[in-house]
Amino acid sequence: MDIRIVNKKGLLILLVIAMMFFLAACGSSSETGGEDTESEENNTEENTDTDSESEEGEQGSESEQLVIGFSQVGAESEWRTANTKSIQNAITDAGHELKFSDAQQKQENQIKAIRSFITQKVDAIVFSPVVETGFETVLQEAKDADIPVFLADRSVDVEDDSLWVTFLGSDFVEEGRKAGNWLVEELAEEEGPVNIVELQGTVGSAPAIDRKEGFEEIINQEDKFEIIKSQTGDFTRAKGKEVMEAFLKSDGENIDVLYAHNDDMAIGAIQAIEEFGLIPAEDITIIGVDAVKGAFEAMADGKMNVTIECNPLFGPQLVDLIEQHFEGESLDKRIAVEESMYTMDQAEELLPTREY
Ligand code: GZL
Repeated sequence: MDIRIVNKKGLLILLVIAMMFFLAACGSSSETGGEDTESEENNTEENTDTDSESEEGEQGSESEQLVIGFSQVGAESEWRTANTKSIQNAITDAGHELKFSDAQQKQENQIKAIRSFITQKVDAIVFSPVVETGFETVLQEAKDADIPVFLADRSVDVEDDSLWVTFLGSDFVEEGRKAGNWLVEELAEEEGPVNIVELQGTVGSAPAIDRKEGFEEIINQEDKFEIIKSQTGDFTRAKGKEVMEAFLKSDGENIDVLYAHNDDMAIGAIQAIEEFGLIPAEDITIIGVDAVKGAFEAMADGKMNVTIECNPLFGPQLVDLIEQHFEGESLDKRIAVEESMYTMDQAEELLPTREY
């Protein structure tokens, strides 16, 4: 056999074998690639599918699962801390995803947070506005993005009330009335004049505006009551102490009553009163709002007369309302939180039962 032919044939056979290996290798690599790709795609798809299944599955099982953005005022008081915890726990305990922002009592931070929630396409926004005005634009942006907003604790002053679904919070005007009525009854035998100094909450905030309104509605019915000084303590202990020091410096012996829009400012003021050399709850009657543990401790120590309850523990009620909304139920625009009032003589017994 001609070697050349053998060679040629041999070469041909080698070529054919090489081609077969090559094709086999290509086929398997494309499969691999394909497989990989496919599998990658599949994985991705699967993952996606899985994800989507799991998401669907999850979505199915978690179809109720919502991504909720929560823009909170700050951490300025015992009340706020308890309220934050109540809402955060209620959202996560219900299996929803929480995105949280603490605005440190700054409106611009709340506006930024709401815009960020919109960008992240959350399902719902929970919002406690630090002040009543200046949120119209960003709430319109949330509405345009079809994201429902639930007002928690404080309300907003906007023309279009379709910018929010419902407002769950205390009736601050009623809290002010309760404080005024307690004082009228407590000092019914006093001839007067009864000089009152007032520590207001954050300027422009719903609780500060409404607690002042409700208190004045009651005390203005009797000429003997007069608010001789009124200034914001921004709901904090430190600022409450600082402003009370100024009040004492200018009117010390002339002050009969302190009305503080929250217990934290009252507790700060108690320190100022003691440092000034007067006896809190005796020389100066002390009224607070919130009914936080610190107030019960001050009343049990005989240093505070009364606290009007403002209940922060409405997280579970709020999440129920959000879920009802997503189940298609229509909600009242205004839902008030139930609350009471507690005096010095009740403090010792009730202190161990207080949850915030
Ligand atoms: C009232 C809440 C107020 C509390 C303060 O619902 O907005 O803000 O009374 C808190 O303690 O700072």
